[in-house]
Amino acid sequence: MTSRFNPLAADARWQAVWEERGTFHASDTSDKPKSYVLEMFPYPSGRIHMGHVRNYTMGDVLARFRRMTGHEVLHPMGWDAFGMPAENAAMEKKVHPGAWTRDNIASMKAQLKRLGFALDWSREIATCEPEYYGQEQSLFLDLYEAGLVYRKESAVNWDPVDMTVLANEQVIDGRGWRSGALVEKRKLSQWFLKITDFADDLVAGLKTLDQWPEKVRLMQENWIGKSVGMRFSFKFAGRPGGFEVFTTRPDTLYGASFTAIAADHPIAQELAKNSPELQAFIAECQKTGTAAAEIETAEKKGFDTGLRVEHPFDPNWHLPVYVANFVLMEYGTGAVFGCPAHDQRDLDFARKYDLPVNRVVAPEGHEHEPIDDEAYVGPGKLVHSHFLNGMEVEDAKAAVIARAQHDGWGKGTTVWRLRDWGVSRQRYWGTPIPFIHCEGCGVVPVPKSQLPVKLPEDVSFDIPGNPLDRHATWKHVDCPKCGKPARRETDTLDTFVDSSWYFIRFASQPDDKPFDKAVAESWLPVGQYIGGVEHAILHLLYARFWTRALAKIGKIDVTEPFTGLFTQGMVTHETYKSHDGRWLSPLEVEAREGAIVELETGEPIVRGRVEKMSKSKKNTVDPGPIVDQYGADAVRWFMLSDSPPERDLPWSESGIEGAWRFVNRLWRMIDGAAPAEGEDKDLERKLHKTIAGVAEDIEGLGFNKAVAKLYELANVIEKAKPSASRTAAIDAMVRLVSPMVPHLAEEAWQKLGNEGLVADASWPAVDPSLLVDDQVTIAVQINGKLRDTLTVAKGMAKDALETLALAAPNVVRQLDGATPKKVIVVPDRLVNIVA
Ligand code: ANZ
Ligand code: ZN
Repeated sequence: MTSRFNPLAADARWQAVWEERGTFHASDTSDKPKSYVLEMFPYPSGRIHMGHVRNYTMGDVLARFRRMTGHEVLHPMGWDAFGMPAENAAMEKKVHPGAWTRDNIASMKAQLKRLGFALDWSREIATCEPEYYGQEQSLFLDLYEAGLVYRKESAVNWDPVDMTVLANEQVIDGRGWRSGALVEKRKLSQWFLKITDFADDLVAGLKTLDQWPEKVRLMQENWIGKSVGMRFSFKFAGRPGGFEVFTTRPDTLYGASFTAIAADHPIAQELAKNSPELQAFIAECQKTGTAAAEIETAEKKGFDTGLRVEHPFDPNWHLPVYVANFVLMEYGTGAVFGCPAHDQRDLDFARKYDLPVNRVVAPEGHEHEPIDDEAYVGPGKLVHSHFLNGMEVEDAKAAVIARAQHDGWGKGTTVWRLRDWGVSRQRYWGTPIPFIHCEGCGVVPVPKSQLPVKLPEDVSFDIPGNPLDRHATWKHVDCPKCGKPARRETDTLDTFVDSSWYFIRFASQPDDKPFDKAVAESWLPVGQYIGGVEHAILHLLYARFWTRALAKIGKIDVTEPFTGLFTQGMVTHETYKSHDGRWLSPLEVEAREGAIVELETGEPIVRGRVEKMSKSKKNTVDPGPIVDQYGADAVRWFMLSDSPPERDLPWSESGIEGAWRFVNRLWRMIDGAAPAEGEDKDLERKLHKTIAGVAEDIEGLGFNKAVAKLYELANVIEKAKPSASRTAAIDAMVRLVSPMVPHLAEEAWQKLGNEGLVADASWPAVDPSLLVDDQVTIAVQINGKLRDTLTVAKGMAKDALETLALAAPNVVRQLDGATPKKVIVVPDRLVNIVA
């Protein structure tokens, strides 16, 4: 009476049951311990890809496991639904961005449901809906009230193709991250969020995040870029004025041989008015991008202004002032002093312009060693530096700062690489920034009673630029203060704002406010956040900032939003190219007589590297048809097996086939289960070790290890003779695999005659005594003669061994009631009874 497992029927049946019963609805009022499991929400591009499937399967296993271990689990899903692709689609396909986005959401939602994820869909969010972005506008106004939002005229990165401003981090090698167009500098009034107020705290907080990957913490720290040093001013020699520099190496001041200012430093700009040569040099500097990597690699160039400054320790010592292409206006003070002996850039510069190279730091015994073509950046003592001679670098830094502060020309200070976050975007498909510009009153916040400021529906995309700006009526409003005609802000918010607080809205989403403080706090922080490492810097930094900003204005008492962070690896696939260099998809090639050929032409193809699945290389495998062919469980199982979750997972036909075979094996095993008598201690031990091991693996997100243990257990069960232990093991197995293959598990659970759903069942209990598997045989002697043996768990305590030995049948008979004089116990070896 064996039956076959029919995944398509089982998937649909159990998905309907879960939905009907609201199995995965999270209850705010539950008294169970709460557990918040979250995967980064997707952009609704239209189709889910294997990366999503892998990401969400991992989160799902953890969420289901937490439910089984007695937690009230919040595992929500939503859509990061604003952004450029919807506008591009509008331009190319003449569909409204809203319609395009909502259609995509509908089809992706169906695809996610098809995979049987344990999600609380009642909390679904789409950031493009006024219910969400209206609340975001309200938070934005609160932050404005608190002085954390401001407007400033600034040089911005202008993408001439997308016709928008880009954040620095959206400019890669001088080009727009989406359009690839060369970015220009423009001056515009922009909205900013004061993330720099939190710079220190954002760095300090990283230390508490011990469940984050080390590399992500390091990337955040470098991005924020805290530099401790000194600011001081140089005076011009022979004329009034001067400028300030920032240095992290005040100790090297006696090794200074030049100073340099940025091309857009006010002094350079001033001098350029009367110098066409300098003008030309500045123009050349502005051509190279401002990305760190570019500045690092570009040739160091300078322009001698002819000005000289006095060395702060000796007014008769004069240093030249250059305009240099490696000095950034946006960092520190936009000016530096150069010490070629101890800074590689300065050394390259000095060699080029023939400036002195004076060593002022040296390891013991190397005081007179000249600097060749490598700057010395190591530790050592100060040399050739007057009052600093003999000091260690750190002491010398402190001494110079102390002297500068005492004499009033400089000050110890800290500078940050992090800039305030420019959030203005000249785009339609985003959250309207809720402000009104009035000629009389200036910038006026939209009263909260008038929120949400909704996007108009009737917009056109036939010409580039911002449709809000050219909409006939939308921007014309009356000033909320004076009532006179005024103009609505037409910028929208960077979509990174939308994803900076969605996890709070998932936890609590009342109609009348962004979230309820107490309810949100009952779920937050997110216990486990899972997503791609591509979000290691920006999204996570912005979310950490928003949470802190909201904490600062008293909205929520949480500072770090994500306690645990996991960044999963990519799903990869081999790439194929036709003989004439076209990318081919796996569906366009096949194996023929030992060679791989292009289906259409029969020509042999070129096999390329195994790479991240991407549309451009056509090496994607669409999860949809695969799920239809093998069922959700086989796909889920494959996503978890083979590779550690942080590594790349190469997609393969044989891999999914293997997963499919295992699902069927499991089914046959369960299907063949029948009541039986008798005990099988070995099997019980294996089972309980597996229960404990798999639990530990899932908690530690070691899914591939859990899968390997379940394979092993299946092997042992299959080989075991019928027994009550075997029947019990099969019963437990159903629960153990249920987070991974939930549809099969429900089907099996029912078949085995259990009540309710396995989704509501608890994780099997571990019998700790069965975890000790190493047994030893102990010799039991009486007066040195072997009389009996004992088989006991390894490491058993002395007195327990003594009790067991004295109770051994042969010992009892031999002693015949006599009390032994002495018992000698050697653990794990022998018990000698002296009678
Ligand atoms: C003198 C000096 C001597 C420096 C030495 C270094 C080594 P971080 O660590 O990245 O903060 N600097 C300061 N402002 C700059 C700007 N706007 N553009 C380019 N470079 C700038 O780097 C700080 C160091 O970078 C500063 O310390 C300064 O050079 C340079 F042996 O001052 B230093
Ligand atoms: Zn007004």
